[in-house]
Amino acid sequence: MRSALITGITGQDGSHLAELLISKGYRVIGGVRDLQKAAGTMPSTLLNKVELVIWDVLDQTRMIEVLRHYRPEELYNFAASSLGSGMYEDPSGIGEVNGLAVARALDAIREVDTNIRFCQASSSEMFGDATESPQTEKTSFQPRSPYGVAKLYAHLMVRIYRQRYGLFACAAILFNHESPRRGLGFVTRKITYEAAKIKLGLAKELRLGNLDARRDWGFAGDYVSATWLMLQPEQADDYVLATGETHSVRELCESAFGYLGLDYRDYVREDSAVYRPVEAVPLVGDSQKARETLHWAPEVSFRDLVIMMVDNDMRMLSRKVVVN
Ligand code: GDR
Repeated sequence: MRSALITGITGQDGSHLAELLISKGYRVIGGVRDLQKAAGTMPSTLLNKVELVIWDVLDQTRMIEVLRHYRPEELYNFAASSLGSGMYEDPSGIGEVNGLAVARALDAIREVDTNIRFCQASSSEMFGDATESPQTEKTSFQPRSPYGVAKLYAHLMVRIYRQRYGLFACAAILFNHESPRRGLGFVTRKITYEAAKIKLGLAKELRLGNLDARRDWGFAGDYVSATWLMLQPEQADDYVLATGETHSVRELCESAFGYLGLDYRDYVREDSAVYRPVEAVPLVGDSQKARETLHWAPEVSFRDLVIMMVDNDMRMLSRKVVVN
């Protein structure tokens, strides 16, 4: 039986990947910081199928112990501090978790078993003030937040461990990827959740930042499939994972509210408190390399993604209304 360790298994990407690997017959081990908390946040259907183990990104001795005990063939690192609006908060904490911890994990692999294949969740935030659009694996990195800098440190360490120590270590440069499991702090879920609340009479308005901000939004399930594909070939490499399309926050509102038969202009207000400056060069990925080498392509369209999220929020909130 093949085995994989996923850090950040309680999060959106970790849980989608765990489901995928279980469907492929893997033994899945989830590295978590707090077993009880993890058990409380994971979908119950998944909880019975994975083994959870304490994996503290700040404790290298523990990482080595866990790798020695489980000897996974694949290690996916989705553990990260990630909150759009929090990209500037706690720079040293972000540096530890999103940056240094990755060097520790790579070093633990080097010490325990260099055959363990590693995939790091890198981020389009590393492009920051991008110099060109769309961005590819060759575009230069200009991060503009502590989050982007920490992710870039990790990204470059993956490359170093691949080149210097011959590890099978890859980085997926992930553009925004969403799903019904997205946290409410991110703009996609904030919109689908609040639109559903408004439809059900549970809220009256939605305050957002810049409606003209644009992102390359894909479906998280499609992106974790690509991370699995990345660990299967003979050669390790880095890949941009993106749809190649951008949409504005305004289009997102139009789509979500429109699907519910509402006009977003009647409910959405711009609020300078959550305003972030728009990038001069749009963040949009060119995933030609992944498409050609891994034969990967995103399957869920922007519209279908929005509908999937709105439907989920409507179902969830309707149950609450009935209970109350
Ligand atoms: P992002 O995601 O910062 O791109 O990071 P987020 O959903 O927070 O923002 C997307 C865009 O929407 C604009 N925006 C708002 N954002 C939020 N959160 N709340 C609002 O009210 C709002 N109004 C407008 C933002 O300014 C931005 O332009 C995500 C995270 O998953 C990171 O961890 C990951 O690395 C990157 O995507 C790729």
